[in-house]
Amino acid sequence: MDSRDVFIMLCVVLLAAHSTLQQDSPKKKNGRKDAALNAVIEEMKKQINDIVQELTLLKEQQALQTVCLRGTKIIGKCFLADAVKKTYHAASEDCIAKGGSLSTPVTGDQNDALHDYVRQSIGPDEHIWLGANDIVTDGLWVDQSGSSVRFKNWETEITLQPDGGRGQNCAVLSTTANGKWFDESCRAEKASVCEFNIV
Ligand SMILES: [Ca+2]
Repeated sequence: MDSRDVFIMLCVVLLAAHSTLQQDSPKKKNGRKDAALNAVIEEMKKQINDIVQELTLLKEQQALQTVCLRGTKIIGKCFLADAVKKTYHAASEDCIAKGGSLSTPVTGDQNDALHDYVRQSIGPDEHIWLGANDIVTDGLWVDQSGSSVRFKNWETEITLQPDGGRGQNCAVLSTTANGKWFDESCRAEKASVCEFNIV
């Protein structure tokens, strides 16, 4: 036999084998087995996904607990101070990287709590960045989500804040001025506090 004959014979054998396999009745049994196996695999995949989701949630909760233990907890959120002085944008990005955002008190009580915490954790003579700026439209102060800031605590008795116009577009809380707010150049370097929402 030459190689051409061998090739033809191989083709015939393969065709015969293929048709035998197709006619074979155990094929149906195998089909049922495959379906059952696929169902088991799908169920296992679902369970693994559920476990991964639960684990992610637990990790997030644990991270939040660590933040709350290291920082301080008020109703609905935890604060964590960072004494390292940096620009507004660097401070904001660092908070986001930790899963939070620059602290933005929305009530007088929250402002007082933040003020007390900054005095205790960073010092009695400090300014910290707040999550509020008027970068886009001068005079229109927005929070980290871009919403208009409703609660404001500007210092208005001595210096009538905010008074920096286009040159000062980021807000700080001052511990020397009893927790009052001032506008400041966003490129200035200040300490900061990140806040983390407790769900
Ligand atoms: Ca401004």
